[in-house]
Amino acid sequence: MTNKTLFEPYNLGSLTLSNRIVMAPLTRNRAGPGFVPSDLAAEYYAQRASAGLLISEATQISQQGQGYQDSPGIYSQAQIDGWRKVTTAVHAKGGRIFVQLWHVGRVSHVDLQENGATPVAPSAIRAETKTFVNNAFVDVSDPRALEIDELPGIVNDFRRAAANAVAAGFDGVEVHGANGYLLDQFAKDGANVRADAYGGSIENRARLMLEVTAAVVEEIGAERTGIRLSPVSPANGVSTSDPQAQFEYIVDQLDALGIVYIHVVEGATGGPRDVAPFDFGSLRRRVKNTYIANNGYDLDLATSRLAEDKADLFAFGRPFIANPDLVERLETRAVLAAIDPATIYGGGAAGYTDYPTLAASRS
Ligand code: 8OZ
Repeated sequence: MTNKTLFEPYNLGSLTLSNRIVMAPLTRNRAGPGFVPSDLAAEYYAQRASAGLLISEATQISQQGQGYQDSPGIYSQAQIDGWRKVTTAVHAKGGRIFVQLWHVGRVSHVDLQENGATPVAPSAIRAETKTFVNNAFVDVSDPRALEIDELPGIVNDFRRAAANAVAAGFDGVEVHGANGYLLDQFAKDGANVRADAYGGSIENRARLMLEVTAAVVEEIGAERTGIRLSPVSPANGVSTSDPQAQFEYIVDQLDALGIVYIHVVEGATGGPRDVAPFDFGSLRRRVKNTYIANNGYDLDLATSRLAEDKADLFAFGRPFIANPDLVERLETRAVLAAIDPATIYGGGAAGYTDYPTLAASRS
């Protein structure tokens, strides 16, 4: 047992975070034309800047990597300029912010792809999941398997997006290696039946995720590179036969790259923590730098896990939507506001920037 508290500063690489509470990445589908983050996004993130670290909503590295309507990108100059407004607003409030970089792989739809192209995947297996497009939830499209000679281009898209993130003023990037998107699809044998160097063995299935992370590290430095993993989450229809061995290998290799954090969704994303047997402590013990724990934490669980040294930082997702001042509310054990489910995905200021702080709601 230790006496650390959630509300004390924490050194993440060379950054000093004001507390151990992280805002998890949250998809909000409010980007403007050209998939540029809106001015409202700057206000939204700045309102939440009292988190020790903010992680942005998942942000596509290319049009091919987009899977949902109105999610932002970070591959055009206009997108970089839009994100710069966000990072400037967060830094002005003393906050820190990483951008989460994703390629959705097979979790996409032809209507989101350039000229109606077929979405790409490790193997031509359709995901049992829906996406949000043309203002409706619809089945994802049938994907095609990526050719091996297309993979360096995807690694390079991540590398360029990481450089763009630094140009936009982000403190770092989080590679999205979780939740059934491209890198998780490659890692899991329910989605990857390739017969080449990117399929089959644990090492082969981890290869793309590790190449992407190594490229990001080379581009912007290990101190600015984190990753998110979800070893047992069935999110977006993925499954794998040996998650413990697969993810112990992945974490060992990521740790050897010296990345600043590994962020783990413990259990089913947004669902039960005990969805499948898995020893998360084994991953935590493999991480030299920082382990961020996520999924279903509340103040008491985070406090007890910190005391037991089960994690360094704790990422809260949905509670941040309706509680811009979540850190202060937790610290004072104040009541938490409830989310309006109708305004989570898409729309404007309603349900985005209009949730009041506790102080404002009392005045
Ligand atoms: C909810 C809706 C759409 C996308 C994830 C980026 O699960 C997401 C996501 C969550 O990681």
